[in-house]
Amino acid sequence: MRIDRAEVIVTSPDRNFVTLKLSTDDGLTGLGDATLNGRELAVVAYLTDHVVPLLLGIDAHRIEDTWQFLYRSAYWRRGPITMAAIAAVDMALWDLKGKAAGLPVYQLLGGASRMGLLAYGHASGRDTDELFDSVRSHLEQGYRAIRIQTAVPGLKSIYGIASNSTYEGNAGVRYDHEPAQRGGLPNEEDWDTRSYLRHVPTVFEAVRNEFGPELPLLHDGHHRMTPIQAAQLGKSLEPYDLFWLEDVTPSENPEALRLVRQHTTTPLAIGEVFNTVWDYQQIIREQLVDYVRSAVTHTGGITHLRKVLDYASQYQIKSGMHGPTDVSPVGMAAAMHLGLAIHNFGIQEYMKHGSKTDSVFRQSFTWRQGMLHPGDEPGLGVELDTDGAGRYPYVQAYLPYNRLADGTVHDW
Ligand code: KDG
Ligand code: MG
Repeated sequence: MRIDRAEVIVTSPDRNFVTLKLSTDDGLTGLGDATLNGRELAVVAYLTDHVVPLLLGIDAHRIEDTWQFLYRSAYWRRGPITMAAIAAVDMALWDLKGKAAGLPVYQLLGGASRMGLLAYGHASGRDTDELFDSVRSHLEQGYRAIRIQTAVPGLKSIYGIASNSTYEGNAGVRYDHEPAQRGGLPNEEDWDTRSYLRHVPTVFEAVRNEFGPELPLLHDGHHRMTPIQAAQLGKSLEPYDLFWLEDVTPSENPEALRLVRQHTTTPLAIGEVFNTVWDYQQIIREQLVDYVRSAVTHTGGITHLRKVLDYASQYQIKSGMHGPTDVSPVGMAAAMHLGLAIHNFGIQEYMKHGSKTDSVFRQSFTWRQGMLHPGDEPGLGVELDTDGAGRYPYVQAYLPYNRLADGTVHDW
């Protein structure tokens, strides 16, 4: 099973996706996701110019060896671009191995450890009424765990809230499901931590009063607080029994979480911008979080993320793999296979893709009673309609950024 063709396919059905397609001399094809939101073309160049020439002729069965070769031979290690490119190769090789064996990838990873994957969706609203409607709509769609984000009085637009784009070509489009703005420069959002810290506990109190104590609730701080502010937030949310509080401080400094941990029992999650097991070393060893947020796509693929999760399992830390719309259907399928197989699965983030995306990527996963299952097709269970993909060319898109009231750039 030697690789005889490697294509990098960029398509933008509802948003941009970068997919690596590997073909073998015995007629199989495998897919890998290399989408890096807002910096997609950097990964395209890395793959096309530097990785594809290395793949032609290699034995597609040698997944670990190929991973080590791509990682170590580059000399310049880690980082989102390198690790997304390696992830795409790794996923495509697992897809090929599954097809060659006639087995879904989760079977190759040891088989199912559970019947399905508990998944959470994103409810949001500019005010309580809008938020409650959004929670109800998620419950109707079957979600059994829900992330809560709301607007903060005095701030025009912040992360995770339904909002309308003002850019030409995208005007009026809500982007609670999609922060990246197509066809324009980055949107400027505003931020004030004190207002946020005052407001968020009142929102969770209202949600608990309306929806009761059982529903697992999550919240994303999106890297905006100092350690002491994060500690205050964790403490003030304790009465509302969160499933997790995510990304409370900027991810570069693991030590910040020590202080947060000393002050609150609210469970913590981190890692959507991490790329390797080395980013997690201290955090896992010191048990500074409860959930690992990496996406398969941004953490070197199934091979590497499995190592992170196996390490985490020694410390009773569970998975909470990143699954926003910028993880493609291929990346989501990889997460589902991995999540089904590992013992320390926690929860899977799941935002539904748009209908154009679903028409370009044919998928075999199921969504029943709040649980995902990757299906039993050989490999990852996703096929790419290349003609369909060709109908949606790349559109430049940027993530927003934040400024404080005095104009200072803040973490977004
Ligand atoms: O590309 C950035 C998004 O994926 C990110 O902002 C989403 O924080 C996110 C989440 O938890 O889904
Ligand atoms: Mg997040």
